Amino acid sequence: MENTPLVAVVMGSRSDAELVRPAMEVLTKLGINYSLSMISAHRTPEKARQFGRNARSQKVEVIIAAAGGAAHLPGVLASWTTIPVIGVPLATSELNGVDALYSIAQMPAGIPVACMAIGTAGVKNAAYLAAEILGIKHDNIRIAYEKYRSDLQGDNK
Ligand code: RP5
Repeated sequence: MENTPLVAVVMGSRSDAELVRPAMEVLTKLGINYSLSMISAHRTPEKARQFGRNARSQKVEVIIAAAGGAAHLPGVLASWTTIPVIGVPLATSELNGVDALYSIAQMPAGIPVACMAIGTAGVKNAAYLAAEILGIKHDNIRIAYEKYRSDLQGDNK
């Protein structure tokens, strides 16, 4: 396992912590080191700016950003960096995550965010997609992820 966190997991609020946990469990299983931060695009915009601008110098290679409601966190981070940002819409509002899904998916041209599904599958897929991206460069991660995918086929026999 690399010592430097390759993935930065960012959540919009402390109240998101339990929903985000499955992503970190997947990253751990695949041997991917990560950091965890809490940043609100709306309540702590300066922190969001600094985080996005500094991510590359911190050796982060993928950002996973999870938020609910008017979920601007992934897009705001993407606006401050060219590191890939994977957005995860959380069902934390009265609109059950549809608001977050639209907020994350409907990015303007030029500032992409990879938008996952609402719910646990989306949270886990954020980590698996991060593994696919990192696997291009890191053989240990590619091998761990390929083993996971191979084991899935065994489960379906
Ligand atoms: C979003 O608003 C957060 O990501 C969270 O899902 C939701 C509610 O946040 P709190 O009001 O509980 O801090 O920004």
